[in-house]
Amino acid sequence: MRRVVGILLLTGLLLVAAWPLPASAGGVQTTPATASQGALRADFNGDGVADLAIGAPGENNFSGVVHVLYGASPGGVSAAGSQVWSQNSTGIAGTAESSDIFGNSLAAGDFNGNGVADLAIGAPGENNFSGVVHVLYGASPGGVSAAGSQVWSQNSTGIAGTAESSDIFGNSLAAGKLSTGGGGTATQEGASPTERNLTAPARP
Ligand SMILES: [Ca+2]
Ligand SMILES: [Ca+2]
Ligand SMILES: [Ca+2]
Repeated sequence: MRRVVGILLLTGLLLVAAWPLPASAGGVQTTPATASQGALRADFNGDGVADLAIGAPGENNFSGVVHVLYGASPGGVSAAGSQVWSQNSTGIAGTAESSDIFGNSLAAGDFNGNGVADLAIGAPGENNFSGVVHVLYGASPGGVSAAGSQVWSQNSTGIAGTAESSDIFGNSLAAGKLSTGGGGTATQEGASPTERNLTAPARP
């Protein structure tokens, strides 16, 4: 189990902040600068300042948690109003169990187009490494909440495939402008499961 978890941690441990990075920050500019770009930042409370989501997928015997810390201008990220989320949080689907590795992957994007960033959280170890992805929505004011949160897997209606052991769905996530609405090409692709030849551990 440790080997599997180690691989997942190496490949999936992510910090999400101010994504996509502006060219001036040395990041790779993958989307053109547009008026909507601000909505794609990880500004979960819509105050115009980027916030920070931090995965701790090894918490509680690898059940995992995700912390959300909020930025401020001036001052930067602080603990004020910080949150911690898990599958045991009220309004979040599932139950925190060993090896869920909730928070192994993170992505931010404005998934409902209301101008406030939302947070996708991978739990690729769920159900003997079949995997699920949670989507939590941001709000202005207030930040990330469980209101309207979703959970997706290969067993979700309309999603191709069947959730099976070692699918590790949600091991990686990406978010971005998936449709231009004007016939242009998508700039980034969405989440996809990663199929690997891994032996999933037996759940304790
Ligand atoms: Ca903010
Ligand atoms: Ca679980
Ligand atoms: Ca949103």
